[in-house]
Amino acid sequence: MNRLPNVAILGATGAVGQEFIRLIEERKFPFAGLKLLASSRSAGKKITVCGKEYTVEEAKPESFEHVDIALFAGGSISKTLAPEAVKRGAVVIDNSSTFRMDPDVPLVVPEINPEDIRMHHGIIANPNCSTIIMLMALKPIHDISPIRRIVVSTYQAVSGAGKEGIDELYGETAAEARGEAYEPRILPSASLAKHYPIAYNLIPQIDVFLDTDYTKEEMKMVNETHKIFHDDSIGITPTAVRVPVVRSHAESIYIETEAPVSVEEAKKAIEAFPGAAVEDNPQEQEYPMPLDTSNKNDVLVGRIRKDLVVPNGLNLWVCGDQIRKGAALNALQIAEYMIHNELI
Ligand code: 3JM
Repeated sequence: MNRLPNVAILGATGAVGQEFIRLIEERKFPFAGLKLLASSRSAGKKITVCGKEYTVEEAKPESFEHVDIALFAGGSISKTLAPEAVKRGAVVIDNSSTFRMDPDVPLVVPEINPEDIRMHHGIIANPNCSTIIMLMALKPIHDISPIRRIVVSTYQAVSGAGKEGIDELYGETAAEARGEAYEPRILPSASLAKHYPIAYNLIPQIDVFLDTDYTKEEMKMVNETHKIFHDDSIGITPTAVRVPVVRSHAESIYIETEAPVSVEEAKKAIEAFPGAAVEDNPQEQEYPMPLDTSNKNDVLVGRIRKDLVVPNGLNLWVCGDQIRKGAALNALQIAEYMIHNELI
């Protein structure tokens, strides 16, 4: 394209949509026109982007006329509106799980498999936040010696459930301090029959359970890792847990590689990998924490150590802002890659 793209953000008033706007400003993302789209509930709201005021419009199929890049923040609306946007000539970068496992849809982390973007047919999927954060730490090690096994537990922030998740944590914490009752209604998932408090608690359920007794969130990590690494033979066993943290997911990851990888080799490779950094100095009590990575672009890796018995086993602790690299930043990087390589 020899002109600047017209961009639309679907879900512009939500947590991921707002992050898209912050990142467009911060990264000076080039655009000619910008449309902010949302449900009818948010239509009419005014939002300033790069010094110019925009009015949020209700998202409809016709909203995507003359749009080149449509950034979809997530949710079930993608299923109906993504094909409508593609029909009108837009490339959709979709943050929901709707299309991720479709063989015609590339699933991309730009630092890992950017070349997959080229096979798109109008929709490019952004992986789940926990998958992105895990693979940003593991790809540099996978490149030294292929990973054969992953055992991962996630510690996922409430903002992964949107603004309502944050409100619920704050509301419960304040109610507890006053000795008042608070009725949880968002976590583990608004659509479910039962809800549990997240303040002073942990909830070992994110998204719905499947027949296997793994949750959908856990299976996203398995299936998406296979697709992004182009290797279905990696054995992955995840446990996804919601924790009373506002922002940034953390993950405890155990891996087994084909050949032993030393801690020094792993650290060097992660440090050299764009978008990842090592923070690992036990003597100085230095390791990544969610407060350090919030509102930051890099995924931080620490507590890197050999397994005590398995020679090719390594343990890692990873933290990353799931709204940035886990969602809006990754999607925007896909758009930047396409512009830079004249794929749009
Ligand atoms: C993260 O459609 C919905 O209700 C949203 C569900 C959701 C997803 C998903 O499955 O698309 C909430 C939070 C994700 C995700 O990234 O997979």
